[in-house]
Amino acid sequence: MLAEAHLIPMAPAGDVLQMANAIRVLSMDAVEAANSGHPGMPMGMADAATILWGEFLKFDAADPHWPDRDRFVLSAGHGSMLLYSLLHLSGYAKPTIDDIKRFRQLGSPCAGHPERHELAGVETTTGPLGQGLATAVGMAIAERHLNAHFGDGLVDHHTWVIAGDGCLMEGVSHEAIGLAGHLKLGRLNVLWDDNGISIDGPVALSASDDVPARFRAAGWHVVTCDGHAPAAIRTALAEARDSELPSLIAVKTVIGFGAPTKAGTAKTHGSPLGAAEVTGAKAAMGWTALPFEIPADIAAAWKAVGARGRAEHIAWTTRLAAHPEAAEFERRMAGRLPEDFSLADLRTRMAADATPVATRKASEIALDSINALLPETVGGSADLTGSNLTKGSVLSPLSAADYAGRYVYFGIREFGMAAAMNGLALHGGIIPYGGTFLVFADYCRAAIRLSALQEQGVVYVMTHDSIGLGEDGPTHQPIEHLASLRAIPNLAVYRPADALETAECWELALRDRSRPSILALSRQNLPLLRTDASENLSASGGYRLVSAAARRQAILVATGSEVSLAVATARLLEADGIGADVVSMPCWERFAEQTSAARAALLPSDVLKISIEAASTFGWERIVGHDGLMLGIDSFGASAPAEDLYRHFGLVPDAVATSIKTRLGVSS
Ligand SMILES: Cc1ncc(C[n+]2csc(CCOP(=O)(O)OP(=O)(O)O)c2C)c(N)n1
Ligand SMILES: [Mg+2]
Repeated sequence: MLAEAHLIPMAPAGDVLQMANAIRVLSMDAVEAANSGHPGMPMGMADAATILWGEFLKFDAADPHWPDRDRFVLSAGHGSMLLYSLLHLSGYAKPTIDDIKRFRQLGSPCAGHPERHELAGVETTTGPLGQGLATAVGMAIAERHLNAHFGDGLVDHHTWVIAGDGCLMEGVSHEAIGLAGHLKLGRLNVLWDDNGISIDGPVALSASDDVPARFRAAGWHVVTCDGHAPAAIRTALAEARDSELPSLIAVKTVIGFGAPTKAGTAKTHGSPLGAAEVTGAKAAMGWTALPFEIPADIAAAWKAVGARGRAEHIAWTTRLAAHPEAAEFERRMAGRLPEDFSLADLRTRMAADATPVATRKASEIALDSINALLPETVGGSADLTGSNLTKGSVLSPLSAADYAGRYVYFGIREFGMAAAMNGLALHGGIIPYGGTFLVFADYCRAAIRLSALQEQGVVYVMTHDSIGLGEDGPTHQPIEHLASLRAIPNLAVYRPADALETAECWELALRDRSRPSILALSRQNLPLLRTDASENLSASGGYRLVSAAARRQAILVATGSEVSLAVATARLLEADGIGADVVSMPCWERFAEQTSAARAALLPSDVLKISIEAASTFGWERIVGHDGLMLGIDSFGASAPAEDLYRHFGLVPDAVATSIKTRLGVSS
């Protein structure tokens, strides 16, 4: 039963060179038609890709979602025509030849760079260099982890990556290969398009790294081959596949291979070759078909490639049907929570304990419930486990010695962690969460953006969410982070006010399987503000926590640690006869999704609204209006005990009450 992928018939039905030329021709034609795009990389890597897909990759073009397929990641996303050609030629339902003719045009699934939601078979959206590779590390972790649970019969595949010079120059590649080497992800194989060219010209203009030595130093197996010699490519890929270490295959190629005058130069990187060059290239190949036409014998050979894995797929389906955990496997891979999933008990417990607790600690308590209820969670932290409190008591480490573990020590690799979490989620079968300090969300930002763009329910646990962290000072105190994260589309940013809201926000984040969530959590203890846990009030994004007793003249809107400050301020105002509501607003995005009537009922236009958040006030005018009062911190923080900082920045009840009374024209 083991390693049946190796038994797939290997002999290519067609002529490798002509099959590769089909990729070259489609890529040239599509880029000419669009008058935009990147022909060089697909032309250079066509031979290696043909052998990879034709002889190694385990897949069935008829079912792009087959859970045990090999994952193929085009990290060098600018070479998107390589992937579109492979998908089309091998018989995926999409892209059609008409889609390819409309490469880069509005409405075509053949977007400029490969987008996961456009085409089945695009495993991850790529384009930001380096991230495809780092995402693939997460996919490879997912494969080993699920294999450890469900066994070789259900989970036994490889992850293949094509990365360019750019991917390997990007810093995130260092984090990714370090983690992969450490975890001995032998199922991960990276083909490096070693063409010595990037946009500005020769790579030698800017880099002289010994790339193979760098990978070896990170614990990888390295093999090299001539990227235009089929036998050498075949040998190299077989060696990589069989290695117990992750493998780099340095594929020495000529960018734009086949272009008569421009091959080997940066001119082929990102512009149409031009009619004369295309004609010359086709003539040299002996290619006489019209643009976008593939001769029948070559098309047939490619279709056979797409069907190569069918028998293995059918055998797998039979094994799944007989597997004792078939239903559980299917549930997890579909990303469905268990039908009876609920955190109602946890919420009730949280509401029953009035001991002040930091929301990061409440999150840890929540995680013990969550991790016991959901076997699909895989947690981790970028070396801040004891601060983020992400581990809890249920999970054991996921390591090279035990892939069944559910806690990843990601090391000080925030970006690599975030990208790997995307890979864990994209692979399927896993709900990833990972922690760092909120201030270092910036280090993860490019991957958070791709979580959101790819609609992946990754959960980011970001603690130490304000000046409330105290003495570590302004380098560690987030100021603009909440505002800048709220600016990312399809990302829910939660800042719970107490233990109960923390449980509520966790529940919402877990139910939201098609958008990522950020949980911004406090270092410092916070009082419990609500005792009725019957309804998840955070679900509406904002709700009235306290209603004015005296005639309402102010509505205080706060998040996280400042909600208790707002409650204390409201008490002072009421003592002076000024009625004040307090609104807790743990999630702007959810609030924005409420009806305008619901929003207006909470925040009517004829009452002064005051925002209180120990962070940049940027954007709060959306909530409190331009005539509202925004209390926050529009400078960097400072190094001092938290209480001193809150007073220094005027975020204490008496100072806030004074500001409000001044605005209302009431003398203190
Ligand atoms: C993070 C990031 N920075 C910059 C770019 C713009 N860009 C796209 S391709 C490229 C050069 C990549 O060189 P290489 O990987 O060697 O690709 P080749 O020219 O060999 O196709 C650059 C700078 C990008 N896509 N992503
Ligand atoms: Mg290059």
